[in-house]
Amino acid sequence: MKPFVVAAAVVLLALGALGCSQKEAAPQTVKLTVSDKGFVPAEITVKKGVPVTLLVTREVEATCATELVIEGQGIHKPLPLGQEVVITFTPDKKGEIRYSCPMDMLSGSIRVQ
Ligand SMILES: [Cu+2]
Repeated sequence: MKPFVVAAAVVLLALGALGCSQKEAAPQTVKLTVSDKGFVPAEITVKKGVPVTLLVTREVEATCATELVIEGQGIHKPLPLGQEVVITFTPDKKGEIRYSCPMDMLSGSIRVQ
């Protein structure tokens, strides 16, 4: 490799590292369970513009929350018993995002700040 190319690569790498630290792109990971009380915790808080990973485990056989629906995010995921399901999305505005079972009997909220 020519020295100029190496120097350019180093500069690009440095810029990339700077960009990352400024954005503070620490992923937000939240564990949710479906218990006999419904979704636990029923309310979570996340940051706007940062990818959110929900790790959802259904722990009870008898519940209507066998799927999870997140309003406005196009998310509708089956929750097999005892399996951790990974759901990711990036909230793009502040406010409240509701999530629920498909029949909207059990629900929770995601507060975006
Ligand atoms: Cu339901």
